[in-house]
Amino acid sequence: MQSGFRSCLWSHRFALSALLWIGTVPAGAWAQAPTLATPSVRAGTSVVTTGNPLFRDRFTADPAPLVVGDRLYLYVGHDEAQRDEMFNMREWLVYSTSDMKTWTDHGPIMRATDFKWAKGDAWASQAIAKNGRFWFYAAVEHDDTHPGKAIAVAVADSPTGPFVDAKGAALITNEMTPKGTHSWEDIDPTVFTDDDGTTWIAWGNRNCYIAKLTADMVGIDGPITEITPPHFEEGPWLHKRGALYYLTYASLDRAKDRDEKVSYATAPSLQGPWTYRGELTGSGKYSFTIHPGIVQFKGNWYLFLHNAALAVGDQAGAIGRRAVTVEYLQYNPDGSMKPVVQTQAGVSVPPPRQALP
Ligand code: FUB
Repeated sequence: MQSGFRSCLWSHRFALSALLWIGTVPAGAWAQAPTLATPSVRAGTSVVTTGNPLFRDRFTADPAPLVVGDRLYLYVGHDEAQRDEMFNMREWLVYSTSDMKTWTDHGPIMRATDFKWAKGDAWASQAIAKNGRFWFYAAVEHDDTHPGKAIAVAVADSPTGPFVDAKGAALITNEMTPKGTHSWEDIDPTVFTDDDGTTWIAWGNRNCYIAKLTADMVGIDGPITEITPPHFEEGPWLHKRGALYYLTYASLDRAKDRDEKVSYATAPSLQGPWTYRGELTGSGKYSFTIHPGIVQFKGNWYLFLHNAALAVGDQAGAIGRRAVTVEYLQYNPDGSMKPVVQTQAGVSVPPPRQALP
């Protein structure tokens, strides 16, 4: 694996807010507060979407799509921040659809504290199918034995769970990536199975790393390699189209931007070399974060994101009250992705016509 791009300096207000937050509230403190878990009576209900945001009765973030047969499953974090809380995320939810219009709400699939070694913080996740099972990788706050964010792995026999801790310990802890000096460096896992059957995990905040997973999916096989692309902030997503590999991510050009955008790099193999291809989107409305999740489903490619444009009752959107959106994703003949704008219509209208080659 080629060593990657330059890493970025940490100077944004998000960092400051995070440091202030972590400095005033013990990490994971909200995980011990009385639970506000979504009542399971919701599970199984269907909603017909009429554009963006997709789900309007609660706040959702960090979308991660997975296609299984003729259904698309969408894993999201449940944003429950109150007032000016930064993040309050205790559980992950999953929705599914067969037509990108009618979505079934399967309810919560797991809580961060179901990992007995974790304090809380159900941050970004991605699920992948392998060996007849469903493997769910997610960022959580580790307990004091390995302080900082860590990456967990859970497993289930169905894409809707129930998921259980597959390892009984973190897959990746903060000490395993000593370059980063902040405690939330090891977040936002993306998992991808290559053509030779090996599965890889990439993750990171400010620094982006990649490693091969062991065949049993619960270990790291070989070195952890840094592949940090320009302006990398967090939220990497690996996918492949034709012969080209894509590393799409939440980016922050601190010289000019206040909020994250989505940028991407491409490579002829997971081993690189990665070529920066520029920005794919602008920022999410009212949101510091944006989080890409990409999938091909029934002939179209989709880019899932989030913004903070939704209000639920008297709760306005905020850094910790986000809403998941989806847009069509289209490619140019050279493999570059066409710029994507977050719209209200989303995929409730037909995709833009592609010019013939
Ligand atoms: O949702 C918590 C964190 O915010 C995620 O892990 C990041 O990608 C950002 O969306």
